[in-house]
Amino acid sequence: DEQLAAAMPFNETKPLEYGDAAFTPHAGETRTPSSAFATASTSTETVASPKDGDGQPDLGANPLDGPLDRVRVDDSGRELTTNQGVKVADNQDSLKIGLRGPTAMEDFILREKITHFDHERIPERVVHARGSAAHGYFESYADHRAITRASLFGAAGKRTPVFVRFSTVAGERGSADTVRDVRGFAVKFYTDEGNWDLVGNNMPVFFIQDAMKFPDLIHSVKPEPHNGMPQAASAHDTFWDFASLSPEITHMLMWHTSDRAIPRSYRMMQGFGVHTFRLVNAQGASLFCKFHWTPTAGTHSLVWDEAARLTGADPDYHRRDLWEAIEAGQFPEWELGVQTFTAEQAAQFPFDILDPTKIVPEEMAPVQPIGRLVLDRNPDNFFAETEQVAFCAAHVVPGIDFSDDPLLQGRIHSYIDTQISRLGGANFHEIPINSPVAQIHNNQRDGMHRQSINRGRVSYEPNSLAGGCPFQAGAKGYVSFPEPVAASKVRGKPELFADHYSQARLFWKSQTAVEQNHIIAAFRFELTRVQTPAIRRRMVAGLVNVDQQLAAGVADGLGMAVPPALPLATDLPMHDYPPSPSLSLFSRPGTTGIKTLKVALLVAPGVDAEQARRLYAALLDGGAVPRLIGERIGKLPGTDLDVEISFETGPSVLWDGAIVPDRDDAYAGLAAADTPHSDTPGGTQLNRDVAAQEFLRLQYRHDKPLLAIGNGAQLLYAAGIPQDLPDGEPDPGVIVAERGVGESVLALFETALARRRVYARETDPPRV
Ligand code: HDE
Repeated sequence: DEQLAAAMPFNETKPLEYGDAAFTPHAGETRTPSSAFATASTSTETVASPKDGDGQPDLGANPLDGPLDRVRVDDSGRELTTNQGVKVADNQDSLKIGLRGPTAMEDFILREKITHFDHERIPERVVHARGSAAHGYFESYADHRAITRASLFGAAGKRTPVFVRFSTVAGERGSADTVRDVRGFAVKFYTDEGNWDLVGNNMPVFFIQDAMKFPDLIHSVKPEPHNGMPQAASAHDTFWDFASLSPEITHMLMWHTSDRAIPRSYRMMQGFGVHTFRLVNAQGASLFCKFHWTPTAGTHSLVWDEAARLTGADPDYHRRDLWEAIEAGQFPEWELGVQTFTAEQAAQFPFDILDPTKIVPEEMAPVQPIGRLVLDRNPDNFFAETEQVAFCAAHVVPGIDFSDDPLLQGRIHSYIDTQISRLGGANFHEIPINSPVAQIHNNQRDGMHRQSINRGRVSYEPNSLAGGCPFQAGAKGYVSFPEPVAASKVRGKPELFADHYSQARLFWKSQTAVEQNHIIAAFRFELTRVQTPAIRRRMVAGLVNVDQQLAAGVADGLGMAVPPALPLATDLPMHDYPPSPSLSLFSRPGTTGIKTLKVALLVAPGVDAEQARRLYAALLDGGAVPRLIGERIGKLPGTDLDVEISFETGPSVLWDGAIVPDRDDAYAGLAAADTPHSDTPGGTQLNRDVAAQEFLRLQYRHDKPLLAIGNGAQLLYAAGIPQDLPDGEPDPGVIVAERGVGESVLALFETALARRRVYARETDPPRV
């Protein structure tokens, strides 16, 4: 067991974060241990903050550790105090007049404690309330100064610290992770020229084309206002009412009903900047650009039945997954790519690049990799960091500029504005997680909860009394791209925005048959929940414009005839795009194989313990996360194995694959385990355990690989798992191995696990 424990993945930077070790300097710092905390008066001198110096971190060093260390608090070995630093003698009892008497008004200790508690909550984010975040770094692959002067891209190997928050959109702060929804993918780069927030999503298009519609969209998808239902779900009348009346939403709905909306992990989804942005170089030359994050773990999703069950089995499924991967030292990684194009190229595209419901197909502008993002440290405190982090689409640095996308333009306003009510004032940039590594010098003053103690009598510019400081940076500062604009002030949209269906069709055509089936099933689910038949009809009428087969599939699922197509909003012909294979989730299997995937070893009295142990060690060795799961935790009678998780607490949906090891014939009491469903002698006592059978059936139904060795196969038979696919071919993910073949079969299982799912198994309704 010690050997196994030693082989367990472990984040080696962890010891630096807690206890005494937290007082030792992080890489790149020179402060003496404990000085920053023990003697406040010396802290500014002795903490080598990257806010001083050249701001260039050593490769691998995270300069954010410095500024955040100032405010990290570690209570190890300390006495309890009030917020005024007064030591507290008794934290159990309030101050009373006599043991059975009234509480004294003067009990300032009780009053301070309760008052603070009363105000512990802040408003949740109006959208994206549910989220999880981590620290890490961005590393530029090369000197990209030819295309942008943004300093983070200025040299090969240059690292910039980041804080990244993933989120769902519609659900409240405590809602489940695995609901059908868009995922936020917000990256705060603490660059040496100021903070840049790339506040993106895991889908490259959006529901609407103009900021004016955002409150309507969100009001329609949020719980209905009269009864506050449903939580974190688009499957209700108001959302589909809005959708069916807003044909611009159609392309996004294709993504929303695809498996992109139920990712297996935050680590296994793409991210997109969505809007067209501008890159500007030092000479002032500009290219338009789209940002893409591509995970090294590949793009992988849940299946809907699994996602729905996960909301009960583990509402923190994605949060836990991210946290555990980082704790285990399996750092999630993405590559940043850009599609760049000139204004002249953009003018030739069959869509408008300012329309956020359109992608630039990769065939029209390839995605060029420019750097990588690694998340290697979990936050110390959820509230202080993940909850208080304030992303803002307006936070850009020199070299990154906006386009006139009317959705983006509205976002430039919204994010700062919302923080003022969420974080309680205009000084939220001073909250440590938000404050830049670059220094702040300006004449903004005062406001609620001001932290900086600005010195001197001057808080205006121009001034002579402070020698003109702080002074304008001129060309070194942020210079907006001088795009010439001459036009009339109007409310309206360019004509090309009205092509609502060409790219929805492109998406549909680019999906595999499996993905298309899932889209149809998702529309069926969502619209079956809708109570108003007219909304269903209108929605399907819109889908007719995307594809006949899609509309027919959805109509069939709803027990209705295909209605006539919704009229088009423009006389422009639809553009006929060739399919774009990169739009399929299957086009990115990833390079991390079985690493971090969870494998359940089903054990019971009578299991071949030695075999279970060897399988466990081999999986661990390959970077997977094996666990022994059985009816009850604790020692397995007749073995020295400890069952780690029970079927009750670790249900099937939590595992990427399952193994039933062989039995140990020498174990007394096996006869009772023989299955009534088979003529051959049975496996372990698991055969009679309905929970174990249910476990395997769900693994099967969710397309996950199964390995059964020797008599372990009896459990498979008892559960009624077919070994052939619906088309009669053998199922590559149901591996039944003869007794005695040894663990060589594990390689077969690992291959199937690395491929994740056997979608070819699926039938609707399911066979098992
Ligand atoms: Fe947001 N959005 N959004 N959004 N958004 C917010 O800001 C808003 C849009 C996105 O992890 C809010 O701090 C408007 C597109 C993410 O903290 C708010 C419009 C994209 C996050 C806001 C949009 C996003 C937010 C709520 C249309 C993808 C979570 C709390 C004009 C490119 C960031 C907050 C985090 C959060 C407004 C559209 C992504 C209210 C008005 C398009 C990832 O300011």
